[in-house]
Amino acid sequence: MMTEMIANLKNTFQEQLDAATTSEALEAVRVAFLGKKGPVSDLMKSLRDMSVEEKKEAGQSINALKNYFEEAIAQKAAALEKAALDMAVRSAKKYNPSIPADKEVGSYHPITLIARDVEEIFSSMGFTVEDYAEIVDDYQCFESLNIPKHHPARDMQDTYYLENGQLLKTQTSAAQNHIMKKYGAPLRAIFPGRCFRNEATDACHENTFFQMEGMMIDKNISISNLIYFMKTMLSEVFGKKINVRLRPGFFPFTEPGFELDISCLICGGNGCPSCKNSGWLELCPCGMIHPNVLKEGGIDPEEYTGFAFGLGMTRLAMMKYGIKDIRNFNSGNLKALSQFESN
Ligand code: FA5
Repeated sequence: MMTEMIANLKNTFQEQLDAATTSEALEAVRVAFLGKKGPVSDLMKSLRDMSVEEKKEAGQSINALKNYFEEAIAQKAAALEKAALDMAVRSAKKYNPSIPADKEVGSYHPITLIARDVEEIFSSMGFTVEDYAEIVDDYQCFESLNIPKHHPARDMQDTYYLENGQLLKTQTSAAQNHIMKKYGAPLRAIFPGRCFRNEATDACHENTFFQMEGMMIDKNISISNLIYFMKTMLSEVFGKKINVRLRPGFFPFTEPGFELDISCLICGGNGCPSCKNSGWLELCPCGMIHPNVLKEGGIDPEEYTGFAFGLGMTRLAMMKYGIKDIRNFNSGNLKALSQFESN
């Protein structure tokens, strides 16, 4: 009696299972056969009226039926899922890398453009372009630059230290020692890089900005060489004569050191937030490389002299492209950034 009932149930179940072609229909079959009001539940309830002997045999058959339903439903669910996935793949648009993009052409970031300009200018004057790490150690960023531990000059560059004792470089000067050791003298090199300082940001200060460092070391290099290269670079970048002023500046790694400011091109020198209302923008600190720094780089300061500069490249880009707020560079604002050349 029970055997016959189970065989019939299996037949009906199979018919309904075959007819279920969606996950919703399959769920309805599950509820119909395994739910509280379904046949499995009814059969379970019928055990109450059976003798112990009958109960044992019938219980096993009912459990086997329940497992049979559950397994069949799980298999069908997996099959439906696979079919849905196959359908989605078949109907999805095929990726074809040879089709040209329609509207979004993309564009270079203004920092990339200005870096290329400056690199081209200095390359044409015999400078090599060097690459350097963003994570450096204390020796590279400070000690090799004549800035021992606890030197007050460190306070000017609020530094992000990493847990392992390394730091995010605060200045491209961090590569000076490495490059001196790599090439020795004479050398001419520029090295662009991203710098990090824990700054309160405003229209002309960012916590992440770019500098372009340069060094020239040879016999008889003097301040007049420095001024010549700085002026040539600026007039090439801007395509016109630029007003500059040189003030004394202190850097432990230069002797003497200077601040080279350019007249603010955003306000024409009248004063605006981009130049902190001074009419001048501090753009390129520079100086003659300190003998201690040459010595630390393995170069004899009795034989060689050299100059170094640390151009504020993000600020240079502000001036060149008339960008009033430095925060636009890192904003990811495509409206602002996509205005630049796309070649
Ligand atoms: C330096 O970093 C020196 N290493 C530069 C140098 C190199 C001097 C070689 C002498 C010889 P300073 O901290 O002034 O100096 O930064 C250099 C330039 O980076 C600044 O003139 C400015 O244009 C830019 N700069 C500095 N801090 C920021 C900032 N928070 N946001 C944007 N630009 C900055």
